[in-house]
Amino acid sequence: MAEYQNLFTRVQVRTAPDAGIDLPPRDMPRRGQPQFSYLAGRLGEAQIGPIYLGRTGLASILCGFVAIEIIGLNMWASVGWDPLQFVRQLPWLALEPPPPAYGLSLPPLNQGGWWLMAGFFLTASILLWWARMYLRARALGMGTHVAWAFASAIWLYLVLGFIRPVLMGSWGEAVPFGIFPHLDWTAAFSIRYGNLFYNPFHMLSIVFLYGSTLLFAMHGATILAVSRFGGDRELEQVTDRGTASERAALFWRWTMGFNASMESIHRWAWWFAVLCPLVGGIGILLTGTVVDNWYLWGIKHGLVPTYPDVLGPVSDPALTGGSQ
Ligand code: 07D
Ligand code: 07D
Repeated sequence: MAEYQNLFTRVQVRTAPDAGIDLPPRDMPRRGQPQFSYLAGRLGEAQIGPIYLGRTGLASILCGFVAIEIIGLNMWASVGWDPLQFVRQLPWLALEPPPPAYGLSLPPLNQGGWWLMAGFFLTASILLWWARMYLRARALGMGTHVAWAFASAIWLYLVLGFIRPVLMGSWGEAVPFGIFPHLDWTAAFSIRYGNLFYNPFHMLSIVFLYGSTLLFAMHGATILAVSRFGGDRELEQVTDRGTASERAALFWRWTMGFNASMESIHRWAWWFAVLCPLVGGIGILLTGTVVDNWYLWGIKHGLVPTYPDVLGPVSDPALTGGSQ
């Protein structure tokens, strides 16, 4: 007997490629001959292309290319143009922002000027990609929810690399480009401002980060679990509630007393995802501008735990001349 299993797509439909609806007259044409891919069909839709590039898409890719080029060439120069070392050391290489002494002025190219230029093109690229998402959604008569969710991530990115450095009066406050260097920056930032764990907006951001994965797992699992009753046709289940959504709702009402509806679960997911970088950006914006040390702030507001003094005073090993 065939077993019903749906963790990966098993049935793939092959038909005439679908070009989609007609575009408004001022839009550019779509590009590429549509093709079918078996592997793509296992993971999602089997049809690949045509793609809509458009003006904003093209401009975004060009700006992104310039940014990556500036970052990559600077990294390559930093290992004396040795291609092997470039590949070997890539995760550790960096393009750093200007030193604090330059404030918000224009620094020489090799003193952070390249960083400023790369940041400009990367930001232009990201903003143009946002415009592309917004415009494509409008062209399809859709809501613009995806664009606004992306805007929330862009908010955190702008706070980290632009808004907060401007408020602090120095580009040197911003994040460097580089895989491990940006992690070093993150750790150093937390230490410099007295441990980010005591920043309530960091806490909230973590709530929404963890909450997003939990909601995503619960929703994905629930829909797969009722797809044998047509549950994966979610919109039909919203407008004409069938046994799939009844069972899904009952499952959660039985197991935790409350259930989201077929429609509201997507609002839950959207808000959790959007709130993660949104509140995170608020937390970063307050750091150094309003609060200089989150640990001391935590002591002041009764957040930092106090421990009973059971072991007596501890002497600082740094002051005792080493371990004796
Ligand atoms: C899975 C969607 C696909 C996206 C991917 C990322 C680049 C960068 C550039 C070599 C979930 C593509 C990567 C385009 C290449 C150069 C110069 C999204 C998915 C696969 N981080 N971060 C990573 C960025 C910040 C932190 C990885 C970007 C803050 C920690 C990747 C930004 C802070 C850890 C990356 C940004 C921070 C990472 C995987 C921008 C605080 C990790 C990302 C523009 C929020 C993890 C080695 C991922 C890691 C990681 C990219 C900002 C902290 C390189 C583009 C400054 C603690 N970050 N990050 O999968 O493994 O995201 O690092 O703001 O542990 Mg980061
Ligand atoms: C970065 C938004 C920008 C991304 C954009 C996309 C491209 C193109 C291209 C694939 C992620 C750009 C796209 C360029 C890609 C292709 C082709 C979103 C970004 C626009 N923290 N921490 C957070 C935890 C500690 C620190 C948030 C946990 C320590 C700093 C998150 C722990 C120290 C910052 C979070 C922990 C520290 C954060 C990020 C645990 C380090 C931030 C949310 C368990 C020692 C950021 C308020 C997010 C923030 C942030 C989680 C620990 C430092 C919830 C779980 C104590 C400096 N931390 N953290 O969505 O908002 O990021 O803080 O220890 O800036 Mg943290």
